Amino acid sequence: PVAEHRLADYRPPAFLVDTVDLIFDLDPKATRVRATLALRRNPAHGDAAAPLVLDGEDLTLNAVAVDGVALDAAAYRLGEHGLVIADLPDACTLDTDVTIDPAGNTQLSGLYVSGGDFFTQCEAEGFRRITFFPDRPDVMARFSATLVADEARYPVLLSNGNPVDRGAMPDGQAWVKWVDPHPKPSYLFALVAGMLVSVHDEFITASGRTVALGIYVRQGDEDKVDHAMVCLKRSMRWDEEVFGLEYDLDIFNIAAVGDFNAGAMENKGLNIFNTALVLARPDTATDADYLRIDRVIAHEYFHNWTGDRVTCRDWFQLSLKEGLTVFRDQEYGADTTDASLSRIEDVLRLRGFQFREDGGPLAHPVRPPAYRKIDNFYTATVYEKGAEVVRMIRTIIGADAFRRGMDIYFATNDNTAATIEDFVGAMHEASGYDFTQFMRWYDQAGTPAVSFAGAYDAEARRYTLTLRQATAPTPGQAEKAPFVIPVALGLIGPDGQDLAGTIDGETVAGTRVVLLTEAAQSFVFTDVAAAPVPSLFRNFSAPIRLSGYDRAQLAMMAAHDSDGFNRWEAGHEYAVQVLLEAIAAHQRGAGFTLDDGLRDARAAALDQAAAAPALAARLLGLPGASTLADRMAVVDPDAIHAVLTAARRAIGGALQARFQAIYGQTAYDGAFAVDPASVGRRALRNACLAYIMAGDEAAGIALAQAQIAADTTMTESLTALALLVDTTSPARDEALAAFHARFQGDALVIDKFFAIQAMSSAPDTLARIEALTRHPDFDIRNPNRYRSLVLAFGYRNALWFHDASGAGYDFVARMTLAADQVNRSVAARGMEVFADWKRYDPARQDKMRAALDRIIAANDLSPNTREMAERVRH
Ligand code: B3K
Ligand code: ZN
Repeated sequence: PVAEHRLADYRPPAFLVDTVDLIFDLDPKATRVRATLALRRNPAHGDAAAPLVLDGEDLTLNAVAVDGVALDAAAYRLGEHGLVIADLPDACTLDTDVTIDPAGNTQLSGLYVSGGDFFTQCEAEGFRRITFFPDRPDVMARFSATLVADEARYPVLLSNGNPVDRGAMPDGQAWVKWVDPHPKPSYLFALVAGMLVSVHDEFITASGRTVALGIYVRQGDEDKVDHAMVCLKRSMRWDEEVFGLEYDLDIFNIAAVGDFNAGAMENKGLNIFNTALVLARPDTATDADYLRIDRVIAHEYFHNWTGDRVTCRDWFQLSLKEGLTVFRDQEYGADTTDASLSRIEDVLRLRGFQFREDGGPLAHPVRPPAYRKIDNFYTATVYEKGAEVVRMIRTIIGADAFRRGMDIYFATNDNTAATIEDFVGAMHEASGYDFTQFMRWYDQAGTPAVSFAGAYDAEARRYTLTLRQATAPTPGQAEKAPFVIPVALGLIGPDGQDLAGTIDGETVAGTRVVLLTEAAQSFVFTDVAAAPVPSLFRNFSAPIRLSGYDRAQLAMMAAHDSDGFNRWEAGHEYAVQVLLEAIAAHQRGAGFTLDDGLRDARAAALDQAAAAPALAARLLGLPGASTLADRMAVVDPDAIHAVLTAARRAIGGALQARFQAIYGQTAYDGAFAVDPASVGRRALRNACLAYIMAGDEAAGIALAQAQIAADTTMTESLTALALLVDTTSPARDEALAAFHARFQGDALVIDKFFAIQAMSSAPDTLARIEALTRHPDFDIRNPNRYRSLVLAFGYRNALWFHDASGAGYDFVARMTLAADQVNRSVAARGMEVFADWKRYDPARQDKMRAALDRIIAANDLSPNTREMAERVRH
């Protein structure tokens, strides 16, 4: 069993490392790594006789020396987890010499080979797979790295910081020495070596320094990096303008790799990206891909300050960098695109992943108190809920104080490994606000349920709003104390306009913020001219579940709310309520009748098609299957699918002529751009096509085929293909074959080929995904490909994953066990798809439990997958 790490057990390291000098003799099968560490005892540790403990995993030790004197085997203890050396002086130099096998490293953690080139991934605990080191983020050292490799095969040699020297050797080898002037933890170390091509640009910082920018990709991909470069420069400027943060090195490089466990990695001065989050060309990437690339480029760049300059003391503080950096990339997205739409997408993501996590067996606080494998805690809670917590801090203390707090945070913690208390302390210093109760957001799991009741006294012109909060128990936390919940609210009058009201002596007509701190609390507004509808949690001011609106209130808010987010939210909630009723009716055997309001709201969205196409597209959509599942006491995936299909068909039928008209008006105009107008136009066109197909399959198939044949952008081709893949028409296989032939060799597009089939609702989906595991392009060792097939199916195909036969569960269980043999961190994450198993009917529960038990019973299961499976099974 793997030991649990506990936050409460934190102890400063026994030794600090001032400098580390690395020499890599790069060879795919046997890379030699020589490391020289300048060590110093850490007085803060408290035990002046403590041994030196170095982490190490899958390393072959060749030699170890202290102050130049080789140690014999009796002088150290070498175990499965590292190297322990006792009786060291207070300061010394340690030399180690190890050999590693990058080509055999299928875990993709540490140094590994992808496409014949070398890449690293060290967060969280990968550096220990490169050399012996105190591999913990509170050991910050200055690094140098000398890379030696065959010059013909590895012409590009990159690491963190600046190249300071280079040379050639007689045997065809060449070397480059990189020095990073900034002290950093080992998880931010990076190395890239290979036959890569690069695209260069430059950025002039606010203070006038020139930064050389480079993006390194495989040959043939150099025409897919323009977008990433634009995003990078925009991010650099934004961080200067909004947070006053300038880039701090003369070089900023990005390298793209096709085999990568995560999305991207913020290594100092050398970000490494999954190709899926860098490469984009109109014919190969969708608008959603373009948007995602923008956000992730920004996210990794922003980590340079929130993560690299100020890092985390320990991994329990992960949200200190991740929650804050997600908040920053969300703000960037809001500032550089449409603020309301951007917020809507972010909230849908939070609800889709984080609320689901927070309501099940994997629920954990933003700052988890314990973990077995930290890789399992790169979660929606640490990231997305962590961002909401930062957002609430800003909402409570105001934007100006928040910005001052950020300045204080950097001034106080620069070049250190900090804690969440350090961050909140800076916000306290900037605002005077007492965050004692607020800290529960970091330490209590679960999504608060908030309800409300309003009472208007016409004679006294007084409106009393009563809010209640309650949070259900989560694993290990039976009792929850009340949270501090910032409620951004407005009062909407009978004419749809915001009404003025006075509270605490302050009269406000628009949006104001009140703090709900008790389990139940009343807020009394005076001088209120008429009975209002309270518009609560504007712009989603807290990560809570709100209930209590009736249909009439929702319809009124959807039409009139001055807050763009809440206008959408009200229409969305209206649709959820209507569809849940239809699901209940379906379960009773009744037929589907289209609700007038649901139809009229879609018609109203079409009225906005010309003026606001992106918003219209968003408003045309229906709540997804997972949103509906989330609201049911016992999830019925068949009924959800039946009702969503019936609703789409009914709306598609009722408004067919309008959908066809707008479809015709939004045709490709010969120019491709990712500006909001073009993206909106394509989103609207695709939404129309889906309804045309739902209402009139023959017409839809013909249009989808024509849309593919027009071969305009991936956004248009892929949507059309996905719609065909949902049918059993012969057009499906024809289109799939043509798509595969057209994009053969473009791995990212072939990923899409797998994913759309994995997400299909067609009746033969289970048989077809089994067949896809035998497709020549399927490779379980490639995380993108694995995610495209197995996780796209588990996460995004509720209908067939939850097939009553249990075949979907069996498929994911088998694939997980196979994946666990090669890449434990990717396999482990797949367990999330079983997390809500107790929310289904007894027959499905039995089958999911059996699948989990089968995984847990595997003898050679990795600790990563075991931790996840056991937590889910509990
Ligand atoms: N910090 C990395 C995540 C690394 C994942 C390690 N299992 C990317 C990011 O959040 O920016
Ligand atoms: Zn991050």
